[in-house]
This record gives sequence, C-alpha cells and structure tokens, in this order.
Amino acid sequence: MEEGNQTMKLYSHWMSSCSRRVRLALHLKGLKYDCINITSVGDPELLKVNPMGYVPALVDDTTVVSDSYAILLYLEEKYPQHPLLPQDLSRKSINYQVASIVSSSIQPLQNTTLVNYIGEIVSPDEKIPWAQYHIRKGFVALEKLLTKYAGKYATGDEIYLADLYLAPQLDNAINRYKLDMIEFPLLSKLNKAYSELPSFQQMLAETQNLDADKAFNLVKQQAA
Ligand SMILES: N[C@@H](CCC(=O)N[C@@H](CS)C(=O)NCC(=O)O)C(=O)O
Repeated sequence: MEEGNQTMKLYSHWMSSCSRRVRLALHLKGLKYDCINITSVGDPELLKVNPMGYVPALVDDTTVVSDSYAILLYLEEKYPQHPLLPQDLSRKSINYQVASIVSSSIQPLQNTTLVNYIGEIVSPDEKIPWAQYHIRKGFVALEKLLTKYAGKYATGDEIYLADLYLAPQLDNAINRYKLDMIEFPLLSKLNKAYSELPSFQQMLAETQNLDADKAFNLVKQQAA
C-alpha cells in the first residue's frame, strides 16, 4: 500500500501510449490510483498539473510529476516492489535505451496530433506513410538491439521498463498504423508475449478497434 493518506491520481487518456506505460507500471507494482480521464486538449485541470498539457501526469501526496519517464523513475524509487529495472548494469542501460528510443525517436513522430498536422500542411495521403516511416525506423533499431538481450520479454524473462515502452508502441504500430511486422520477428514475438498477460490484455482491449482514422478524428474533436 502506498505511503501518505491520499490515493495517487493519474491524469490519463485511454488512447495515449504514454499514459499506458504508467498504468502498466502502477498495475505491476500493485499501487492503487484514481484515474482522471482527460477528454479535451487544453483541459484546465491537466494544465494545473502539467504546463505542457500532455498526459500522463501523476499526483502522489505532495509530489506532482508529469512525463512518463519521470513518473516511472519516481515510482521506481518510491515503490521498489516489482522492480522496473534489472540489477545488471548492462541490461539496465538497455532498458534506458529502449525507453529513450521509443519516447524520443518514435512516439513523438507518430503522435496523432502531429500526424494530423502533417496531413494539413503536406497532404492527408501522407499521414499513414509518415507515421509508418518513423515507427519502422525505430523498430529496425530495436529489433537489432534486442536480439542480444531478449528472453521471454525485451531484456530477459521479467517485465521491465523496456516492455512498458514497447507494448503500447507495438499496439499503435500494429492496430492503429497497420505497420507490416514481417521484418520484425523478435518484436512480433514480444507483442504476442504481452498479449498473453492479463494486465496488458486489458490495455490492448481498449484500443483494439482504434484504427488511424478513428484516432485522427477523435483527436480533432477533442481539440475543437
Ligand atoms: N514525453 C512525454 C510525452 C507526452 C505525450 O506526448 N502525451 C501525448 C499522449 S501519448 C499527449 O498528451 N498528446 C496530446 C497532444 O499532442 O496534444 C511523456 O512520455 O509523457
């Protein structure tokens, strides 16, 4: 049970891969939280806790922290049960690397808001190819990188930080952007392993019918 008297609050959006990283970590660590579902861009309540106006943001007693990476490292230090990082330094560093590749070189470039913008300034026909191009580039690197480290999961036989980044990103790639996964046997194997875990299944069920057009329209409505 968490310290402090108040249940943690997570500002989240159901289709956000960044929020899902944190929801998975909270679940693995067995931490209770109230989920505040954000439904509009620029929500004043969200802006109070994250001036960037992005999800996720976490409020834990007097600590207010946003950005999934910062939140996950905070949770890891404060609630060490079910560690998100392996002891072995080299495997630990690969977890950091995977998190960074997904959060810096893939997710922001296929973010629905950005892809809608590309559709407006370039052409609607470029939206999906743009997203697929950037996801594929990152996946090529991840597929090579993880060959040396993967077990049942990305960096061994336990779920770690890298998996929390990979699972929602794979979901976006496969279900939303219909990326051809033929050249990624290892990532496909990991995706299958995640789909067999109940906590991941629940998350995947939420977005299984969310194709790119539905996601683009939802984001446009929520920005209106
Ligand atoms: N680096 C941040 C990125 C946060 C982010 O991009 N969140 C997305 C959802 S995954 C968002 O709030 N998008 C709303 C928008 O683009 O306006 C993190 O890891 O939390």
